[in-house]
Amino acid sequence: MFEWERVKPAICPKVNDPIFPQLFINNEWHISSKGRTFPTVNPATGVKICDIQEADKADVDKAVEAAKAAGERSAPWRKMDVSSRGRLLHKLADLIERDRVFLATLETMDTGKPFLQSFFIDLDGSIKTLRYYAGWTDKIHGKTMPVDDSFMSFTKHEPVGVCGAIIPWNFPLLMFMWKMAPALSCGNTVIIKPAEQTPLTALHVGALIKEAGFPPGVVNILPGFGPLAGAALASHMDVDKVAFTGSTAVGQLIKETAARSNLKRVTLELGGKNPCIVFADSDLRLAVEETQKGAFYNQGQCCTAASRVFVEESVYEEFVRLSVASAKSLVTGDPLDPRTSHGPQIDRKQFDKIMQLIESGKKEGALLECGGRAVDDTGLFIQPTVFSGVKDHMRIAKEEIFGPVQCIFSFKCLPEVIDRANSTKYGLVAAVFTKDMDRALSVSSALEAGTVWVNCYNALHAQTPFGGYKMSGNGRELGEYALAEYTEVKAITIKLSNNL
Ligand code: TXE
Repeated sequence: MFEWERVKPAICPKVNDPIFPQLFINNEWHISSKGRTFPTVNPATGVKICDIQEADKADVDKAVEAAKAAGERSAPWRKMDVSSRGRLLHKLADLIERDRVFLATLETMDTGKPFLQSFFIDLDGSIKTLRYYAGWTDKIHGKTMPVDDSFMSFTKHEPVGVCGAIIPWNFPLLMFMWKMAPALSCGNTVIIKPAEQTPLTALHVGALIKEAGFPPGVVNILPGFGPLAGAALASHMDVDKVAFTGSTAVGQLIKETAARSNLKRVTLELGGKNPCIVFADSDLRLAVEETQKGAFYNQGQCCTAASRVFVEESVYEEFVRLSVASAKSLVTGDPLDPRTSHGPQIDRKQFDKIMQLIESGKKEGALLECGGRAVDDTGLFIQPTVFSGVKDHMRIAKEEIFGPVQCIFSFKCLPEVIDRANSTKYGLVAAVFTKDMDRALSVSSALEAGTVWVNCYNALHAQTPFGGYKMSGNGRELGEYALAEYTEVKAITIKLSNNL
């Protein structure tokens, strides 16, 4: 029996939704051109949930053709007025709200993240992102420029065209919405490739897209593997833009592929080695709570993970003591149980990478304060782990761990800690904890990161741009800034003959 059949009666007895295991192209379900499937597995149990059709290059070609046709000048999607486009996005948000329990359950089964986090964070963020961009459809306008001589110039913002989106497994539904919502708001068509580990919620949204009434081909969903389906999207001559969230290595590959094919636009949201700076004057309990949330949220599988916590010397010992107590209070267990706050890692590859980095931390002389081991011999659960005495040269201080490992460093003075915080190839997010707002603002300016949180962590909002400096990526998602990534600017200049 598939996993879903076992869980359904217990979790949502009134929901009879089927699971959609096929490719979604042109508002229809398709089997893959090669007839291949792959299993999607519950990382908490190791049990297969179901088999999914695997998209190949030929399926990518089919989806691109559909998306291109749906975006043509005379097609219903391009002719639809902007208010109706906004209403469709709101309608999709309504349907996701209707199916919220079901989608949160699917997300938890496919990723292993605790159910309450799926329900309150991933689903909430997805719905809010859709509604935020639904509100933009009739506000994406250009400017009129004063120009020399007898001319008038103005700009129009037009859709880029066919937008590919390659999604990771850590926030499958939320990352889908971060890319699809602004793309559709600007009038583009979209092809989504969910991560191979977590295709289920994206496919359910395919059914909702059809139910909401989006014209065929506007959104297409192709579950499959990166080197095949993902690479085919990145290299396709008729894909005009690719938005990617994932590893830095694959991000580099995508940019290279895009350049070699048709110079498609690329936005990248990649890794991070994010510094938090805790000053002695901060509310220490708040700092402990927020930095731990940052380190352990989603089992540490976040590009925003608070992976380097620098604590001022005079409060260092107290901070470590409180952090260890807090880490030990996390409840590991069945992610579908609402009492659980800590689930499994996504798969064996990630699990092994994390365990190796933990071993390297021990070998290189960091002090293992708690955790550091698998919860049992067979599963993918890793104990929340705290290292103190971490030094900047250690691997755990430099590499993205992407697991439940908090690394605590001590610092003596301000210039020193800024230099150390910035000495990384990444620049995604950073945080500062202090009651002195003057200092908070100067530190925020000095930090090389796309986001700086002051006395908080992981405070993400649909209205606020998100993206990285340096090798953490290119471009911005969310907020008004994301609209620029999904529009072409057309300048229209008119010669005025009547010079009154
Ligand atoms: O990432 P990949 P993986 C980091 C994190 C993690 C590491 C490896 O450090 O430990 O990356 O994870 C698709 N062309 N992040 O191996 O491979 C793939 O199918 C086109 C950070 O899972 O980058 C999936 O859909 N696409 C991160 C997506 O890329 C390709 C989230 C991400 O997978 C491809 C995830 C190719 N050649 C991992 N190869 C974040 N920034 O939040 C793979 N893909």
